[in-house]
Amino acid sequence: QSDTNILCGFKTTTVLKDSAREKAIFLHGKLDGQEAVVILQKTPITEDTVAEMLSDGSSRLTLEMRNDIYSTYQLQPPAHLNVIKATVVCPATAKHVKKYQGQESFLVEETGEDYRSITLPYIQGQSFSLQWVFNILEKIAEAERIVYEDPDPDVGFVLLPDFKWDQKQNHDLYLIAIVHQRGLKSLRDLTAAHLPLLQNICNKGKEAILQRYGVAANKLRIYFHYQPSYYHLHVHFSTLGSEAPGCGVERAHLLSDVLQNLRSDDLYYSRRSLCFPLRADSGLLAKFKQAEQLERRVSTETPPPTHPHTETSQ
Ligand code: M7G
Repeated sequence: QSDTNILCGFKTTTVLKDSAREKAIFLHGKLDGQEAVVILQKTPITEDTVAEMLSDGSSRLTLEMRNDIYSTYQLQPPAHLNVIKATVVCPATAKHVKKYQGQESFLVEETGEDYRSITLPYIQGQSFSLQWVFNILEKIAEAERIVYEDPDPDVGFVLLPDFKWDQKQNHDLYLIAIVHQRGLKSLRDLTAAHLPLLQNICNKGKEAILQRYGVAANKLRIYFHYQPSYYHLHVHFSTLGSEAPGCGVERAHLLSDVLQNLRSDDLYYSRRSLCFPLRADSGLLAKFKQAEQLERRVSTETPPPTHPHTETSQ
């Protein structure tokens, strides 16, 4: 089926999330018999389109109300200025459906040991496919969107627009740098040995964004997600003003902090406790709860250690 009419075969089964603030709706349904997630989002209004939008005869204006000095209208802009970004995931797994569902989340504190005994086995069996990442690294998909590439197998990476960004305006700029090295899953795998890689992404990523978009390094939020959705190491570059999902304190780790932490302690990210939010229906949250219950049971079954003084006295 051609891309021009792919969405006419979409039948909605549920609305996963509906956000007036984001001006977006997240839908789950069937696309030609396959499970699909479709996200529809109104794109931001950019300054360069305003003059045309307001010019005589270009848009249709309908008065809604007028009161004293106040009035509201419905403005119907011409079709080319009235664009909705549609993101399609098809075939979507049950995990994709969950990812886009509006849900309560809970904070988990993961020790280095928890990572090895709970998180790692879970993500090894349960994470999203990385096919889209490999397609980018191998130029099978999105090759024409690459903004910068350092092809070095150790410190190299590909920088390209995140698919959440429509690239129409720089104030919500959002790119990702994907490392060429395979097998680095997340922050937890980083040691001082990766400092040259991280420093390279930091320097060359900033430079490429300045060259291409004219956005200076001091306007950029450069960070990792922990937990990420996709366990192939990548760095997010977004503008300070943008409210990219997941850029909040509980999930974002600034690249500059990561560099400093690794310089002062080689094993910082394998030893330290890291906090992150998990959604109520997350399988990983269930594993943490199980482990917590087990620990509580073990600690109530084991008699408390006898105090050395009570043993030796009398
Ligand atoms: P993450 O922290 O692993 O997951 O970041 P998150 O989606 O929970 O934040 C992965 C980033 O890659 C996100 O910012 C996604 O928007 C972006 N992304 C995901 N996919 C499937 C694609 C894709 O196919 N192409 C591009 N360019 N970006 C993607």
